[in-house]
Amino acid sequence: MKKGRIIKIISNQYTVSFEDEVVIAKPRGKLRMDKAPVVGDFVQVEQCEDAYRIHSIEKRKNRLLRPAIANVDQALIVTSLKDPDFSIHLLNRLIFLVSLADVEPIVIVTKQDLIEDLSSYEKELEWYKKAGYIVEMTYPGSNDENLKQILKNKVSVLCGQSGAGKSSLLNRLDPEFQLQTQEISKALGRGKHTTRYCQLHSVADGLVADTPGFSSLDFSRMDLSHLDSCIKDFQPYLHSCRFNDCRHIHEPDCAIREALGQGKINPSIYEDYVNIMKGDSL
Ligand SMILES: Nc1nc2c(ncn2[C@@H]2O[C@H](COP(=O)(O)OP(=O)(O)OP(=O)(O)O)[C@@H](O)[C@H]2O)c(=O)[nH]1
Ligand SMILES: [Mg+2]
Ligand SMILES: [Zn+2]
Repeated sequence: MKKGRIIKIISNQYTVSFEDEVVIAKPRGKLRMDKAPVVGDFVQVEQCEDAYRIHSIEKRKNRLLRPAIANVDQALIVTSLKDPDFSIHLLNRLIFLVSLADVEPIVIVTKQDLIEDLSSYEKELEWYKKAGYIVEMTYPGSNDENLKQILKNKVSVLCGQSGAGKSSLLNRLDPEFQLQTQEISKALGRGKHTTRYCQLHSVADGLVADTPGFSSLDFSRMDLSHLDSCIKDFQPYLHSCRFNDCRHIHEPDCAIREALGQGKINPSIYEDYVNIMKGDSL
């Protein structure tokens, strides 16, 4: 029995990476019934003749549902300024989803080269930096040294809309990559994602999962009771509300709403928090 990490799954073929080799394995029948392995899982693999079988999955540190991946340190939330247009609400909701899964969100902004006047975007992004989120801009020709430092020795997953530039970013960070990318008009016109499956790649001394973009987010089955404590803007004020179980919506003496009124909290994050708590989906 040998311990490895799943780096790619295509239908029933699981690519498992060990220190010294990479093999294709299949799960034991029983294992698939119990819970399906996902990319990023550490697995025990047994070799029987020339076939490899995944025997068991090690306990996960965390797990994202979409993209389906486990044991990641951070999620790079890739948001383009144009094609597709910048959506502050999508950004906020992705920050929520990732943080709820106990994964650190990093905001990666692409396509600034397509924008003439960046000032309104910069003003908006300033809120995130002020709250403590890392925000990095990247585009063809950008200096990506900061980003490489962020990826170093970490396991990261790329999330974001189809066409935001996730695969292009990896191709740029490592010129040896030739991941397929597609013009946005064609990608959206055909209603297909260019990247079809989730796969971990070695990039900048770390591991990064490229994933297919998505078209919708779903909060309906998530436990939102601690969403407030996942939001960096809220964290300094959480223990100052009058009620311990304050939801920060209508309660009196709410420190979060007070801070909001004083301009200390990003209004769009607060707005999305309230909408999600009231049952909105995207
Ligand atoms: N001008 C400009 N174009 C970019 C930038 N990043 C990506 N693109 C273009 O945007 C298009 C979509 O990029 P992809 O990398 O395929 O997007 P993706 O996020 O991987 O999309 P899916 O795989 O469908 O989820 C391609 O034509 C890229 O060349 C950027 O920073 N500036
Ligand atoms: Mg892609
Ligand atoms: Zn409150």
